[in-house]
Amino acid sequence: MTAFPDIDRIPFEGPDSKNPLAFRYYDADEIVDGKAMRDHLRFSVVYWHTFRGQGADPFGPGTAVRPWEDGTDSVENAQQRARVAFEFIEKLGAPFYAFHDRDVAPEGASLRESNENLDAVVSVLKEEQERTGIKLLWGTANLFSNPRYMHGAGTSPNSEAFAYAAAQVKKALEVTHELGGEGYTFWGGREGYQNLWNTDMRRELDHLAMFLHMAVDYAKEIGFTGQFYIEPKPKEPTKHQYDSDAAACLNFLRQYDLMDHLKLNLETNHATLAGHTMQHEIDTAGAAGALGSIDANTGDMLLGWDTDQFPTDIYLTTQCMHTLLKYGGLTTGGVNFDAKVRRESFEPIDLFYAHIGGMDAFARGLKIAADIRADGRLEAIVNERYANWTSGLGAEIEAGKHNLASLEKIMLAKGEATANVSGRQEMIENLINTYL
Ligand code: XLS
Ligand code: NI
Ligand code: NI
Repeated sequence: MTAFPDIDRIPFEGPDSKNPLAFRYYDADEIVDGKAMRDHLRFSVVYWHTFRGQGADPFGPGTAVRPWEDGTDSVENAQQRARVAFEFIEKLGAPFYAFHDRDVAPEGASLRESNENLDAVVSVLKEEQERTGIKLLWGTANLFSNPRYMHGAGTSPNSEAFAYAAAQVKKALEVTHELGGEGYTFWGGREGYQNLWNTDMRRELDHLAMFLHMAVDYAKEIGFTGQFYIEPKPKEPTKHQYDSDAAACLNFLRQYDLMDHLKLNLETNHATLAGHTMQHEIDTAGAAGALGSIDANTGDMLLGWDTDQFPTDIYLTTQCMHTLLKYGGLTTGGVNFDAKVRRESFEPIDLFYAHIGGMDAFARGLKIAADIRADGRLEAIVNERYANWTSGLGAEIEAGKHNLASLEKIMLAKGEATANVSGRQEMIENLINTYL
């Protein structure tokens, strides 16, 4: 049984190809900057959007046509869907996937039943991973959809909701470990507040930190050595999420002694909702030594919510890859397409077009970023801009040899600072365009 009978493995055909079911830039084996594109990009398909997304919106139900679905929420249907998912990922040629516990298996009437359902589907996932060689980039638990989490999970005022969430994370860690997952992600879900009048913020933050420490401890106990990630997002579903952007997450991790255990999983649309660029978020994480993984998507500047579109903007992917390369590239993480096809793109083949476009956009961004770095003109401009920090007074300050009084003495003697030089923003923007 095949779900995509008319589609073969997506080939690489090069930039001149007119075939919409071929890669024009993503050639997994091609070496860029000393490493195969496959290993630079570590593409990953998300289970929730690609295999569970139905295209529902607040104004109408799902539109997606998915012939492999039997219309039930049974374990059998979930197992069948898992096989379809691997057929898709294999034909696409992505090396990784990611899931939430409740994406892959139906929630049961009790925690025990939910765990059993999950095990029944995980055994199919395991079989399919072994058959195809596709690996789990990260697992996670859905701690936001069920009504028990209406006030949050790790930050819920209901201690039993916290306990249930802890049990869910325990199980999700176990299956992630069983599947050889390379990471485990915490996206805050409803970890935030709608109204501060009814919220004990300090208590909620303390609880969230305890929750994460419990996960770190349990991972150690079962021998799970994958990387933990925390995923910033400023709003949706709550008005104010505690993990609102990279800087807020880093501050939280530092305050609660979690920096050694979690890195950041950055998502483009979350960055823009936070009023930042993705490049800013990647640089913020990189500078803190906490660059983990990216959820590659894009928002729409004219819409104020998390539209989770597939990334196709070469300028965006170039910015992402240039900043990633600056910090040594992705190691444990990947380019995870946390993105969904539009409600109007309801046919199965649209899933292929969407991923091919995203993969090609990132492959192109990678190649352009590598060209920029190899050429060296941009880096030379930046080095020149900071040159006065590499010798003389700047170098002395960096080495810690000065204080306010010694600097005052120098400036009193000089009377005025050396004249500034131009930032050359327009010239640099023109330069970047020459590589595109
Ligand atoms: C939601 C998040 C979510 C995480 C995984 O906006 O992006 O999909 O990536 O829980
Ligand atoms: Ni995400
Ligand atoms: Ni998102």
